[in-house]
Amino acid sequence: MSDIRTVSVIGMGYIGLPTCAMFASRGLKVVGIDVNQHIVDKVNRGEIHIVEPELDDLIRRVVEIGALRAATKPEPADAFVIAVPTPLSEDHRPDVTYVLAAARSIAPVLKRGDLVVLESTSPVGTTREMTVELGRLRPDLSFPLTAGEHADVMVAYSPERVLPGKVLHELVSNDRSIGGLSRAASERAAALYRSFVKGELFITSAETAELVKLTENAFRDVNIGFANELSNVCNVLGLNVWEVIELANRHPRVNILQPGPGVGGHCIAVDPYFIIDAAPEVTPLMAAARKVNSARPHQVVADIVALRDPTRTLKVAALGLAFKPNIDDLRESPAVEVVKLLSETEGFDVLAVEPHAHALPADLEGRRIQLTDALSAIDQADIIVLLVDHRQFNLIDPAALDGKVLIDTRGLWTWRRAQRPDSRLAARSATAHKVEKADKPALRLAGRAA
Ligand code: SAJ
Repeated sequence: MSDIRTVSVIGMGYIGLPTCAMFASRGLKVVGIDVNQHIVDKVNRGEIHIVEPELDDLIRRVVEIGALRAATKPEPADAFVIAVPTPLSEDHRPDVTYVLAAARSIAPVLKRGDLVVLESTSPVGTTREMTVELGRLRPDLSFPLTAGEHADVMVAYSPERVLPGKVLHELVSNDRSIGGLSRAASERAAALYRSFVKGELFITSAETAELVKLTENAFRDVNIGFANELSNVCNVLGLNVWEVIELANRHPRVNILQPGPGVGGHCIAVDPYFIIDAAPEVTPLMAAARKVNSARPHQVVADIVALRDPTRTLKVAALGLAFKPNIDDLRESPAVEVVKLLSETEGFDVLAVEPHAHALPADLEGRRIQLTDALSAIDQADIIVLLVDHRQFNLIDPAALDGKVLIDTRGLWTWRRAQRPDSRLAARSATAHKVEKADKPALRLAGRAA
């Protein structure tokens, strides 16, 4: 049982806000800190500014019972959890400015016995760098880098590893690495997370925990890169990549991921660079995967451009803008990049569809792009490019696609739906093709022998 009664979470974004909710729902007094007044006001009204299943109910509940409130400036607490962004600079170098700014903001309110946990995905060495900064600002307090186990303030690194869309479940059930700058710091941080984590907690060094987090996402990036490269191979050989993967995955030790229009989000497309930046000479594989995945949106646009009609402007329905299905997050989305590149290309008008957005994101505003609903976009379009396999798109009647040219970058209609016994959609590769009324399922997995 931890003696921590009050927790302050710095940064109320996609990770910080659900983390506030978890601590608050387990009897801790939580103050969420954010520099954005709009977010603070919303949270104080019991509302949320992101789309995440079940989070709205939980936030409303913990705010109502007074377990969570929000503020713009840090206040004294027993523990501080830093969950601010760590973006990439233009030249793919990690930017820890927000982490250091968060550390500077809590420094004045720190006191003896406090715990500081960094959760943000960070380059190896950031926890130490942050602690040096805390020590510089508070020479009256001792920190583990100099005082070890006897430090006044304990510091640890414990990365989140939750999947957007399943955050509340994964916060509880996932295992967690905890890298304290001292054993005492690790144990105190473990006691804090024990308040809601049902998974196992593994104590290690801060540097190992930092690299573990980066490794998880770099591993996934390399594996998606493999699937995307395989998709390129299948296009050259005229084979159906979805079928090749599905059959290869029937091998007991093969588990290939799914190709798509690219890798988005603020994690998988970003974190490998944190490792590459630290050891560029020895990371050709990670760098190659980044290159393969970053080229995907350009390839999708090239497939569309190949369909150009010199006599008229073609309408393209781009289905989905989010970086993955069933969420509203457009950050680093390959779908947004496809739409942006296409809007810069002569010969096409773009009808963008995103069921989770009421307006176009800022970087798509002022371009030749119209945001509309799926059925109206499909109805008007000459070409349909499916960029995100949102649940809503799976419900569209295939008859709506008749006569349209379809580029299905996710294999939703041309593979997954085509596998259904009652489907009238033909299984196809990811390349452009016209959907014919008489399209009959040509390729379907035969199933098991009786
Ligand atoms: N993607 C594919 N093919 C696939 C799987 C994903 O193209 O087979 C694409 C998605 O469409 C998306 C991108 O990759 O554009 C990333 O999606 P994701 O679902 O793989 O991961 P994220 O970014 O939502 O969350 C990841 C998770 N990391 C791992 O699975 C190793 C999550 O557990 C982390 O907590 C999160 O990054 C994070 O915050 O770091």
